[in-house]
Amino acid sequence: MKKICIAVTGAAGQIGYSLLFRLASGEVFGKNTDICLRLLEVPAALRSAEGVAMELDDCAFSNLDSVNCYDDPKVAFCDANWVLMIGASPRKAGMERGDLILANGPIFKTQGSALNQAADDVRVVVVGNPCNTNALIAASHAPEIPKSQFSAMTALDEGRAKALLAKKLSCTIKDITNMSVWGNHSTTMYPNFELTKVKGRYLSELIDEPHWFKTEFLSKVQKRGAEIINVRGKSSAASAASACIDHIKNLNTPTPTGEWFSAAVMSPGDLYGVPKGLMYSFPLRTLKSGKYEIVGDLSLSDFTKDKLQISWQELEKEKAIISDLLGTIE
Ligand code: NAX
Repeated sequence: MKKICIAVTGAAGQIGYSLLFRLASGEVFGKNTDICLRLLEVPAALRSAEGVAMELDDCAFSNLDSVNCYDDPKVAFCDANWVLMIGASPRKAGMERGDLILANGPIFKTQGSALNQAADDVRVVVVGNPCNTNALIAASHAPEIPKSQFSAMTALDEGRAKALLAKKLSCTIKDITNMSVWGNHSTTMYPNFELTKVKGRYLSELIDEPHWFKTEFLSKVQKRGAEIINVRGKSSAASAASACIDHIKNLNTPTPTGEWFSAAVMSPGDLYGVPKGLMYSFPLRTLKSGKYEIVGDLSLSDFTKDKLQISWQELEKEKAIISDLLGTIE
């Protein structure tokens, strides 16, 4: 029996509460893998995390080897194979995006340094917002871990784009392939409808409404998080946890031929005009070797190229705001 250790930060939060039970169920890593869960919280929320651990015990999951709670990232991350960085402060009323970046950045500096205790093969997934820039901060403080082992989550944005298209076309999610979300997990993200197919046919062959894609579709996907808060009264949680499960499966399983998935990874600097040293969401595919590659040979329209640029320019601004928090990026 294989054993893997997964550390989850912000474990007592709403995403943690949806995510942990699915990780423990064996759904992600299979029935031949035992799971050790490490729940990291701030001291004030540690008791709540202990309550979640009690519920995990009570589920009697056959693959759950152990659950432990910590408030010290160095201990929680020690020898971890996956670190899911969800814990971060939410944006408060009146807070600008720049304020949120400065408020949460130090968390990822401290926890990034603690990642040096993790297993050599650790995969680090950042969900806590602003996730692209937080992932950059964390990676810059973990010089012993290859940058390719860091990613930030844009799978929820991809899911939102697919769900909207499925409704528009009265088709199923399974019919939709080759959706990709590019850039920052923010309102500048770009769900690239131009390369998306439904039952193997490009969307442009199926919907003769270029204006709808360029306006309503983009805006709805980009603002879906705010729409959920408006209707539900709280930010997306179960859907974010589900997207995190998809993100891990996507990185852990060879991608079907011809398909891709979206995640933010370190830009190599020589693809699609995106500068080096930004965590940028691209279409990726996981190879049989277990490594991923950025799909690098796509032909993009000028409209798409402009959208990509708007998003990387935003990421450059975020990087400038947190420059004092950065360690080594190269
Ligand atoms: P909650 O406020 O419910 O939970 C956050 C938890 O993190 C809390 O329990 C808090 O005590 C803990 N925490 C804060 N600082 C910590 C630290 N230094 N170490 C360990 N734990 C710490 O938020 P939740 O709804 O779970 O969302 C978590 C993060 O995900 C937020 O930053 C949110 O903006 C982000 N999201 C990212 C998404 C994405 O697609 N990338 C989508 C969903 C979500 O908005």
